[in-house]
Order: sequence, then structure tokens, then C-alpha cells
Amino acid sequence: MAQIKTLAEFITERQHEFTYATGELTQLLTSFRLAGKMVNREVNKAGLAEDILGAQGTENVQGEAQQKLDVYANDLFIRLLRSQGEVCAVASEENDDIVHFDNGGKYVVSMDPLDGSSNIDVNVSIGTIFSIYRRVSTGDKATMEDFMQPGTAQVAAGYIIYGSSTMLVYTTGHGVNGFTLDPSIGTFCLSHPDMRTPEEGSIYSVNEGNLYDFPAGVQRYIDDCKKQKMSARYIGSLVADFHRNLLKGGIYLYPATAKSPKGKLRLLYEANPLAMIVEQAGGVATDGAHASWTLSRPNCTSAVRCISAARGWWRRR
Ligand code: AHM
Ligand code: MG
Repeated sequence: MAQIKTLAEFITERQHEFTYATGELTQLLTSFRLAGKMVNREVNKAGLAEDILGAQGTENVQGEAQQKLDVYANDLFIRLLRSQGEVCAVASEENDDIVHFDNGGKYVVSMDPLDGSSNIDVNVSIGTIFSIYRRVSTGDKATMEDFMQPGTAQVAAGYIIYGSSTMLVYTTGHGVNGFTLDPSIGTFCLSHPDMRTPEEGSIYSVNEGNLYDFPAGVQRYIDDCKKQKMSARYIGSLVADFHRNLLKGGIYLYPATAKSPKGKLRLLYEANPLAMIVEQAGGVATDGAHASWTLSRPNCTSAVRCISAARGWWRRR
């Protein structure tokens, strides 16, 4: 019988890879592990529990309608991060401003607590994305400087996908590992060790409804995908589209459109963490100008226009 390794055991075993104090990583990831399980529980009963399904009646900082589960997940992650003490501040898609904890923690977290939330009501996979930085400012409170660090400064990044099964995938810059939640024991177990994205992929994922808005070069590229008989797959949940392409090989794009001239994906809590993960799995991420998660160099502050999860696309350019 194959040996089962839990996420907690794995983190302990590999914590020497973490540049800073070893126990800190364990604490940092524990919040996501616990919150992931609790959000998973709510997602699974969303169709049954009226108080958790549907719109909250408020908008987030991007002007998007917040779902009740968005708000639930956001509050939960913040509560758990606050209680474990390593994180002093959080920047979330669901909050207008930085949330400060006033606890002297050495890390800051950027997160999208529930990505793809427009898919909740229709029972389609959604996710959580997180990115962890070491705090660099020295005053009483964390500042924008701590969150606007380049993607290369991330000390860890990960996502949780709430799909046909629930998985937590993370990297600390030493490869990518995936853990599947066994609901019968409520434990994440190592299921995808040392994840590598295939060298070549046959999937392209893009919202083709926006095709005529895309730059001419991107339109030609999509045309080329069709000529090569690549498969079009698009869920509209970034984590789910990304996760599939990471495993199967392919490309995910969110190019500039008239509505989102800098691209829709947010650099801080969507593009940077997923770029770190795909690069750690042997793939490539780009904003169309920079060929790696260094796309978030300090002089590149605009939102990311597209992410490539496949080397094939990069080579064909
Ligand atoms: P959200 O973070 O508000 O849920 O929105 C982000 C989502 C991504 O998950 C997804 O890739 C993208 O928006 C889909 O956008 P579109 O509907 O324009 O294709
Ligand atoms: Mg999102």
C-alpha cells in the first residue's frame, strides 16, 4: 500500500527549504490549510444553504458584485491569518484597503479569497489564490511598499481549487506540490508530488467573446491555435483553467480588451502567484513583454495581460 503523506507532515519535512525561520512557514501555511477546509465545507453546501448562496448586495474595490461566499471566505482567511501571528497585514481582492493586524508579524499576504465567484451559483469550480512576501518596511504598520514588491520577492505562493475534489497547490521556490483533501478524514494528502507542466500542450484558454478587442498579434495567435487544431477550454474561473492547463499542458491568456486595457487579471493576487507556480513547474508566464514571473519587476506595475502556462507558445512566438 502506498505511503500517505499529509500536508502538515510534508511542510514539516520540507521546511528547511524555507529561507527564513522554519516554524514560520508552517504557521503561514496552516492558516490556508484550515481556511481551505472550511471554505470547502461551505462551497459544498452552497446549493442547500440559503444564507451562503447568491449576491451579498455590495461591490468590491473593482466594482464587482460580491457574493456571500466571497465575503465569508475573505473574513475567514483574514481571521485565521490574524490569529496565527506571522502575518502583519493582508491585501485582498475583497477589501478596499490593507487590513492591518498590529501584531509585529514579519510577512504580508496578498489574496483572492474566492476567485471565479460568478461560478458559485452554477456549481462550477472556483478557487483561492495567495501570495506571501516578507515585510520590507520598518514602521509601525505595513505599507504599500510591502505589497508592491516584485513577484520575484514572493517567499511562497499557492492556490486552493474547490472542484470535483479540493486541492491545495503551493510552492516556496523549490518546485510545486499538490495535496488533495480526503473528505472522509478532513486532511490534505500529497497527491501530486513535484508537479511539472508538460513541455507541449494542446489546450488554449481565453475568453474568445472578446476576440475582436484583442491586439492583432493575439488574434493571429488564436487563429494559429485553431489551425493547429488545439482544443479550446475556458471555464471562466482562473484557478480552474490554470490548474487544468498546468496538468495537461496548454496556454491561458487574458489579453488587453477595450474594457480592461491593462488586462483583467490582477498582478498582486492573481498573476504574480500563478506566475511563480507555473515557472516552478517548468512553464512560462508573461505580460506580453517579459518572459517570466519577473514580469512584475518594480518598473512593470501594470496589470498582467496574459499568462502562458506552456512553453510551446513561447517558442512559437
Ligand atoms: P473574480 O476574481 O472577481 O472572481 O474574477 C476573476 C475571474 C477569473 O477567475 C477568470 O479567469 C476571469 O475573471 C474571467 O473573466 P471573463 O468572464 O471576462 O472571461
Ligand atoms: Mg479573482
